[in-house]
Amino acid sequence: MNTKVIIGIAVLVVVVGGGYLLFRGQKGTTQPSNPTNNSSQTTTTNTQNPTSEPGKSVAVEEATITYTSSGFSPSKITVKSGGKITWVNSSDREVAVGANPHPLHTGNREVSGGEFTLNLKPGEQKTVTVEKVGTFGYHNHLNASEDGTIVVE
Ligand SMILES: [Cu+2]
Repeated sequence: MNTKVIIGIAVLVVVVGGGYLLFRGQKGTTQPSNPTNNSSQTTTTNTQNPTSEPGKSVAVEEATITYTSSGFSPSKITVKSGGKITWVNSSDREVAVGANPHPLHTGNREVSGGEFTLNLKPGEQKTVTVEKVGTFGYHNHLNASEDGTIVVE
């Protein structure tokens, strides 16, 4: 009888103890898998950034193009259809924004507020709305070598 009881207790200890070790073992296996998940999330985030880069610039609702003595900046912008472009003359001379091609300006005159040229004296600014979708060039009609591109999406 005593021997059977001792064997029974020994079996219980082995089963319970083994089960505890097994449980700890599983926990130990679960913990390293969390950093693996985190690193895969980081990888996903890194993948998303290069994905947005081939699209170059993201279309915005409102953009500002500043004219200085060195020309228009940024030289290329992307805005949403129905978005607004604010022209700012930060130079010390007048600028006349015209749609390409120079000198006829037969392109998208939305960029110049529907006018042949959008004229800004030093320090002035004007906002126009663009709706036609496409890629449109513009230039300074007073110095046509100064130009830029507006992409409307
Ligand atoms: Cu022109």
